[in-house]
Amino acid sequence: MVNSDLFLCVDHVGYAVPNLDEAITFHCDVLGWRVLHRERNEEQGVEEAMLGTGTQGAENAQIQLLAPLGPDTTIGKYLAKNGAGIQQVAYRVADIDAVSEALRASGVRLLYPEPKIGTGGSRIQFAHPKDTGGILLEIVEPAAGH
Ligand code: V0V
Repeated sequence: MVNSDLFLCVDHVGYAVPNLDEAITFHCDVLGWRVLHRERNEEQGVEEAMLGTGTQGAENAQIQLLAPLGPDTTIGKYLAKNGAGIQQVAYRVADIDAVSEALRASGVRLLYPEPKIGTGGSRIQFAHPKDTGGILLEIVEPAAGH
């Protein structure tokens, strides 16, 4: 079992979207949210934006909009198969190496041998949906000061 102190909060929920600007417009112009961060992650094949409410605090889960850089990317294939919608849920952790080790020891398959770089310089890892009850579960350790 993972030491429960290592899980901090729900960091974000990720939506697969075909068009990032249209998805941003809905959240900002209709819901009144704001873009907290935007970047392109070539390795993950996404253009992404992190959104928060007007009163967003550090422990409020953010919404991550994930648009594919092409049809052969993870999000491109997800959209072709499932259409737009929730693609992942991310839990923020204090120590991604310790959590990864504990998950592996519990028999949970992680997708990468080592964490990859995610939004804002964070370190990210994913647990396979077949080992989590059907959810693509990301664990994320934010970069210091982000
Ligand atoms: C696939 N499955 C899912 C799923 N994707 N179940 C729940 N949620 C998802 N997102 C199920 C699918 O229904 C199948 O079940 C089975 O897994 C195999 O699916 P597949 O369509 O053949 O897909 P695969 O195996 O080619 O790819 C699935 C995995 C892929 C999870 C391996 O999506 C992956 O590598 N994800 C991790 C990277 C990622 O998501 N990057 C984009 C976000 P049945 O039909 O066999 O029962 S980047 C990001 O989050 C960043 C940068 C950040 O947070 O900072």
